[in-house]
Amino acid sequence: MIRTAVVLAATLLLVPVSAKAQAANADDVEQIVNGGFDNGVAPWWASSGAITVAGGQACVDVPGGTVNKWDFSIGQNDIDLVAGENYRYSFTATGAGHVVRAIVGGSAAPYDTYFEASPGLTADAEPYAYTFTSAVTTGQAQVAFQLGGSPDPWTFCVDDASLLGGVPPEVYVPDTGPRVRVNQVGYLPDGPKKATLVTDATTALPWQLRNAAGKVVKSGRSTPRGVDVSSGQNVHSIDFSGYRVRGAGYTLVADGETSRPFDVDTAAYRQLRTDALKFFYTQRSGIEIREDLRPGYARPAGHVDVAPNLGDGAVPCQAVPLPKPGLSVGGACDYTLDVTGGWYDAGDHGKYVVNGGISVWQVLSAYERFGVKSELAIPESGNGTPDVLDEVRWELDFLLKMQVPAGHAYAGMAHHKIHDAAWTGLPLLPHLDPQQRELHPVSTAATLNLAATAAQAARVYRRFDPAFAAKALAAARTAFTAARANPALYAPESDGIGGGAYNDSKVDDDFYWAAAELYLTTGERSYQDFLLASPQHTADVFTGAGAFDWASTAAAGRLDLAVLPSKLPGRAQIRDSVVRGAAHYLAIQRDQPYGVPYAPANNAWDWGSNSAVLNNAQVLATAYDLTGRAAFRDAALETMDYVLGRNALNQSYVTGYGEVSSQNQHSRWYAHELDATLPHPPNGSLAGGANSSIQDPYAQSKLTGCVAQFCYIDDIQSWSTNELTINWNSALAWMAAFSAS
Ligand code: 9MR
Repeated sequence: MIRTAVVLAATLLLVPVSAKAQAANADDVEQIVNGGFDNGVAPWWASSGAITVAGGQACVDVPGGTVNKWDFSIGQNDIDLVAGENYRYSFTATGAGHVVRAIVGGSAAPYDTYFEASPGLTADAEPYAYTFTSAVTTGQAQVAFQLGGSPDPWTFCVDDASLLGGVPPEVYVPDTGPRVRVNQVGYLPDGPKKATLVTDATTALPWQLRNAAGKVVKSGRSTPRGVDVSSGQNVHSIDFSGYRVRGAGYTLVADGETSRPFDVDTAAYRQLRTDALKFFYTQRSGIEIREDLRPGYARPAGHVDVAPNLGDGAVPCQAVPLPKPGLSVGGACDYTLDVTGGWYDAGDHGKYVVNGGISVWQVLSAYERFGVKSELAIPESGNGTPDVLDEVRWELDFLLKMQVPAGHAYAGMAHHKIHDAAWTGLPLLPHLDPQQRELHPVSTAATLNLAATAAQAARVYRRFDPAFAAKALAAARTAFTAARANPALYAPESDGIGGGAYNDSKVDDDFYWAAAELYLTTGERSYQDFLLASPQHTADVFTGAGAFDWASTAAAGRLDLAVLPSKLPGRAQIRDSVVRGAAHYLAIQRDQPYGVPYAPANNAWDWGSNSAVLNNAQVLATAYDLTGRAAFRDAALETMDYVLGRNALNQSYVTGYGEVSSQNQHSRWYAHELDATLPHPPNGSLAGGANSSIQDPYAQSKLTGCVAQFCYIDDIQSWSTNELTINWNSALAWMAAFSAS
């Protein structure tokens, strides 16, 4: 859909003349030399082989059998860019069925990308055009067409390549459909039912609820709410909670607009609970994904030491010491580890202990809270252990493998992460990743994540696999002791090449969480003493815009201490603290016309905001458990409305749920947008969501100046707004389980 739009826009915008002739107005300045190939080939270059000019266009023979897009390119260097200036990057290209990665970026290491687009080419010469704002000033940029990654050789032709500076910015306007915003999946029959109307009107307007036959079944008047900060829109809210009749195909009509259809029912939430949990099987590393279990998603096992993978069977430590000694333990170790298995973190092939930790905790917490028995169609199904526990076990076994074995330096500590030595391109199936895999230094945060989740596992798995429970508890104890002996080994922000940094230099929260889990599992005095002495124990841990995430884990400990049975002194105060935290998020939600319990400082929505929203809902739901107060239950349920369509973009962030939903999340293997033979993400995959900082060039090219909720785009290139990640789906799974229950 997006590609069609681009081609269309290009057709309207472009007059196909040679680049040098394109000075449309006095300010426009062409940056590419010889873009029309009227003067031979110079100064264009190709990775190898000759560029031939025939019929006024340039062609190259692209070799087959390369892995990354950048393994074969043609381009031109010494391009000038000025920060803040708008450029139109356009060209005509041919290459039936192939996707070209057209970039403007740095021409030397670290080869930053300033803009990229990935159009699918056809057998005919077609024009493509994109407008972006440069974030940098440089005289050393390049334009390049990256053409690698095809198993077979092919021919690429290009003409009329132009990079025109000084053009007016292109204003991207998302298609947000009808102005009545609802939960497109559905409302629970006995749950809250709220909607948001975008309108210029400042006084109450009539609304009507219609059933599938178009009959008005309820009506009322809207409540004007003024300008909503999170969207910049003037809005009203609508409340039809009093309507409880089950059915499908309802619509809400107001101000001459008809909402997208929705159900009043519970069934979709049961399905969502299952799908959100099924997500994890297709993220598995080290095992083939079976077609019979996931039709359309089969793939060979990734990183099992079968070429071109270098495998995760014997992974060495990072060869190069980290640039900032003192921050962490740099450099090589004297062993390799078998770290096969686990879940791939996100759209990359990295596996990170801190993010694995919070994800495991949240899914196991859903099991401890709801006893989730969903059938997940995984290889272990039917073995007598609940599927959800078998799924989490896949990650737990990996986490345990990340612990430094006895007899080595830092024994008992956990390596922070394992991933590729360099970033790979998209698409790239896990089994085709040729990069060297590396263990990154141990860290206190990772070690405490291991201690917390292994202690929790010891409790949860005891009934089903006592030997595993005992092994996990021993690992948790060892990890906790090792972390106390090495309390300040921090993963640095600079360690972000080939994988995410997951830098974390605040670990008192992780100490608290780990001690809480160890105490809840063992009841032992030493952990109790540690807990009670922790400054986190009496701190208000629910002050963050999001209550918890991979970096801030104190709330995980607090919620478990509040909910799970123990003899800990002062449990009433612990419970009170959770209820006060929930009251804080409830007050925020009541203030938000879109019903979202999230209002970060300066309206700066964070990376993965959807998970922050859902994690806050988990606090609300837990307060409902503790108090039985309907206001908390309703607030938690209402949060789902935002994620499923009641938002400024009028779309659901969960693939396959709602009439319009995210489907192009950033992923190397669900890369349908780049390669039509690959699937979209499976139903039940949550996109990260609005991110005010829009760190990726694609989002920057479309969304610069966006207001919070609008800082999102469903494009595979937008890794900062549209990735999928295990810790985001764990939040979705928890809240889907709550809604279904
Ligand atoms: O979710 C992470 C977010 O909180 C951080 O701000 C961001 C930058 O460090 O990284 C996010 O995590 C990504 C990780 O680094 C690599 N795998 C994909 C993750 C989701 O985008």
